Amino acid sequence: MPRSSKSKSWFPKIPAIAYEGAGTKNPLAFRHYNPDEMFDGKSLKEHMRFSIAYWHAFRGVGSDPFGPGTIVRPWESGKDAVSVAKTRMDAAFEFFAKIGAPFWCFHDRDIAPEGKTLAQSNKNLDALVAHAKDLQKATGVKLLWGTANLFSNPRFMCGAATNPDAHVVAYAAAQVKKAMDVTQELGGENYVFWGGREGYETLLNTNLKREQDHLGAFLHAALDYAKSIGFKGQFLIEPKPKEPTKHQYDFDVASGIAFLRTYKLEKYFKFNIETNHATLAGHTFQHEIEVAAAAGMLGSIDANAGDLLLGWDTDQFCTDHRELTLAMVSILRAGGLGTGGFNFDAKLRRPSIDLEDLFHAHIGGMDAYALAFKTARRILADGLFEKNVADRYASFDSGYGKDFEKGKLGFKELEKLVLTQLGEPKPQSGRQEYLENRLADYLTGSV
Ligand code: XLS
Ligand code: NI
Ligand code: NI
Repeated sequence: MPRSSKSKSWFPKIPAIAYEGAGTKNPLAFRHYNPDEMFDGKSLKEHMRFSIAYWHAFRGVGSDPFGPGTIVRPWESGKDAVSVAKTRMDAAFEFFAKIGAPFWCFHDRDIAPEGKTLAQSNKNLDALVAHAKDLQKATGVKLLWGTANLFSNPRFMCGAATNPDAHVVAYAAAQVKKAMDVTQELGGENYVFWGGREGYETLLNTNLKREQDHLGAFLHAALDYAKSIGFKGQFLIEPKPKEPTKHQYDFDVASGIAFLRTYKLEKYFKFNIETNHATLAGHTFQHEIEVAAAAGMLGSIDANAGDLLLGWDTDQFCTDHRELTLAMVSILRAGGLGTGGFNFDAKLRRPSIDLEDLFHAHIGGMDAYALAFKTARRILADGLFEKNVADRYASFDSGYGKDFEKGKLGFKELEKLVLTQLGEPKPQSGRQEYLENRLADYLTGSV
């Protein structure tokens, strides 16, 4: 039933969040994200494609490894799990509309309760997908991506596509088949594979090669199925090095690319890069974006941040202007995210129990990205860093450098060049401190 036909508001005290500019004192307003502001003929709303993660925003209760949930929502009451799920979804779409997010993302099990059998789970899912379809229509909010939860249920404790038991692999396939059906039904623009349990705890009980072969076969079967139903969305791999498994196979973007190429899947996949996963892999966010962009495989972003003092995926909202600006420079230079977007795969801190906290969190995240977008555009328009990089590699633009780049010079020719003409190279400064100071100029708005 469309929300419009219900009278109840779950956020009666909170108005639709408006852009009021950097000078406002209103905490429930955007300072930098003006959805209607135009850049290159496209609104900021279209550029950013912000998305809300259903699992954190509407299923997160604030639990951590040391304690249960702290967050109690008013819509979480009632005996029938499917009706509660529908009411929760009403609240979710009211939130999406009030915060002004054009997209949302979900796992199958976030939106509908799991039943005793797969058939029952599918039936529950169908009921909620019909509800979501109505709500999408009523609000204009669209689906950025769908995915299957192949990590929470105990059946997946030793993996899903890489489980040593073929029975579990079959079950995972059935679940992904249905998740793809419903993603298509809701007009999802992408489909995500995050392999939280596709890895191992100990090699004492694991055939690594066989498990990776199974993951390759599983993804080929997913592609075949997508083709058979005419699903046109982009497939995305979301790398993460560990947690919950000790070692996850798609560890980072580079190992993901190697995996996809090994199994001849590279033409069909791009990457959904998550900030906190980059940190866990020992990389910067920008590094992961650059590696994906270099391979033409930058797909979408799970926008969050980790805590360098904690060793797990803390999924915090990111307000770090420097980190986001650097990421944005790489994203814009790569031509943007295409069918992807910025999905807030981020959750409230355990003591942030008020409904208002959910708004503050997303307002901060959206503002931080919008500001970074604008700063990155100024950086790219000035071209200072680009020119510095171009100059640094100028010796490859002509002469023997160019010939080397084209593969025309071998070791013998290069040796002869050094011995007869070039001699000792003259060291050139990398100018890192100078460049960092110029970056600070952009971040502080002084240029
Ligand atoms: C977990 C992942 C997960 C994916 C979707 O760390 O970020 O939330 O985004 O399965
Ligand atoms: Ni994620
Ligand atoms: Ni994550």
